[in-house]
Amino acid sequence: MKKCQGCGIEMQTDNPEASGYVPQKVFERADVCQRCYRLTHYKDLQPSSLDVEVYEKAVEEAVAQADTVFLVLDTIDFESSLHPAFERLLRRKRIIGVLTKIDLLPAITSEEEAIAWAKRRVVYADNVVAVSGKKGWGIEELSLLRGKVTAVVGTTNCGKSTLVKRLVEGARPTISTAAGTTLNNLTFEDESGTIIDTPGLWPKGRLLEMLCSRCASSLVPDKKITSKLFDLKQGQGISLGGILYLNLKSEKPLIVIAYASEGVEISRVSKEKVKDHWQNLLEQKKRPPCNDCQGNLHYVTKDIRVGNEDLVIPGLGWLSFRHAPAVVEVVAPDDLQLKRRSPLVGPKEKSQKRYKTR
Ligand SMILES: Nc1nc2c(ncn2[C@@H]2O[C@H](COP(=O)(O)OP(=O)(O)OP(=O)(O)O)[C@@H](O)[C@H]2O)c(=O)[nH]1
Ligand SMILES: [Mg+2]
Ligand SMILES: [Zn+2]
Ligand SMILES: [Zn+2]
Repeated sequence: MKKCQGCGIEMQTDNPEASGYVPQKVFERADVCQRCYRLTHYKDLQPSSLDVEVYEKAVEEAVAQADTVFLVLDTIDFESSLHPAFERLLRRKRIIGVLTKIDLLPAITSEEEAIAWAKRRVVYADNVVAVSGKKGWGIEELSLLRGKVTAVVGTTNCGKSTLVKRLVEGARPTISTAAGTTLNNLTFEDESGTIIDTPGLWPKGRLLEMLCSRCASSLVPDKKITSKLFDLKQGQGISLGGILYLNLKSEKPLIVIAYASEGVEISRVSKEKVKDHWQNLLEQKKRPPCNDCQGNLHYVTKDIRVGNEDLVIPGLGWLSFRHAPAVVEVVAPDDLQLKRRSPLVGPKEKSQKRYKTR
């Protein structure tokens, strides 16, 4: 059996449609499957999804071998990172929460604050550290926390393979904006021990899984998250891409701060104009969603009560409120699971020291 060194799947020459395919003529010399090759060289986002149970089983196997688990948590899509299966899968292990993609965090929040916030959320972790796999920040500190055998686990796209590549010299797991890149466990050895990269578990209710691969990729942020502040009066609203619309129903004015990746168009729009606005975005091809995705999304309107908290739109960003409580009307895809949490980027106390600059 020959394993793809990019995604961990068994390589095969029979079925071009199935995972692990490589043409017969290159089988002997190929290190990676055709999908990995295309992902790496052409950013060709071929989706590949095996059964959810297959991924969970792989994670279970990796964890069983490990004495330490790096539970990778995406700073920007934290709620999606907390897959309910992890509490069961990681029982009785030494767990290091790895808050990654810290380079994308709005500069107003320090790493220390983000770590403290994450610790309160992942109480079963023995420790939490902040890193950036992309920039290489915090990797030395993380290396010191490795066990003899370390399993790197997390949900799809949270940045596991990027970290593994940083941790083990010479490791070349496939990294891409497509969710579900790693398909099976990949084991790497160096003088410090063993590291196992694992496939991501699929989060429920996240936007990425509801969109075509190009739209989904356009949402994976590669620059700092941008924020926009809106002072809404009753009846006024804002739109985030062609995905979510929020309108203030209650009387008292509300401040809304919208956080999302740079590619997401955020603007003040009245309720009467939102349909036209979304149609314009479609025509100008301002993704997401594209025409196909738009057709697949089923939008519903709900009234919700918000407090001085974050309303998370998994896979898109989050909204933060001041002068709440308030009642807002939200139009969004039915399957999108909006979540509430304590604010990640909180209002600052005057007495606080200057924040660490990054
Ligand atoms: N800005 C930034 N982007 C990151 C960081 N780590 C990963 N990414 C990006 O996030 C995307 C997913 O990274 P991967 O390392 O492939 O994620 P994964 O967890 O292995 O994903 P699966 O194999 O699909 O489960 C890629 O576009 C990476 O470039 C980081 O620290 N900062
Ligand atoms: Mg991966
Ligand atoms: Zn592969
Ligand atoms: Zn699309």
